[in-house]
Amino acid sequence: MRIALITAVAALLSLASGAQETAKQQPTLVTTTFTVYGNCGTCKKNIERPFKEMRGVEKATWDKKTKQFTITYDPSVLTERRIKEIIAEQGYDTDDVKASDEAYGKLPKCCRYRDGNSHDEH
Ligand SMILES: [Cu+2]
Repeated sequence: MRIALITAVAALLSLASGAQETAKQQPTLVTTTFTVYGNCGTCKKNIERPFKEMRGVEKATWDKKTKQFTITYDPSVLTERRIKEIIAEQGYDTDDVKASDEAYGKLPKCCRYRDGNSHDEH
């Protein structure tokens, strides 16, 4: 009887610690999509680059045709706001966070999406 009880407690304890380990290994990831304004393949590289090796980011891609940026990330490490600020620091606008004129001014000519001459001519 006593041994059975101890076994049951031990089993419960190992279950609990097992669950904790799983939570540690696999954070709950969030995928979000929003518009980032840009033109070309260089924009794609610029927009995606800061997220390539970033902690808490599993995947980040920008589609130059649809202008949609999709990112899968760990919300305990990053917020959507912070992601948009990082993109703005590269010179790219989102609907709620705009790049500074200084950051925008550093973009090559082909990437000047605000000038309206844009699109896939290169
Ligand atoms: Cu570009």
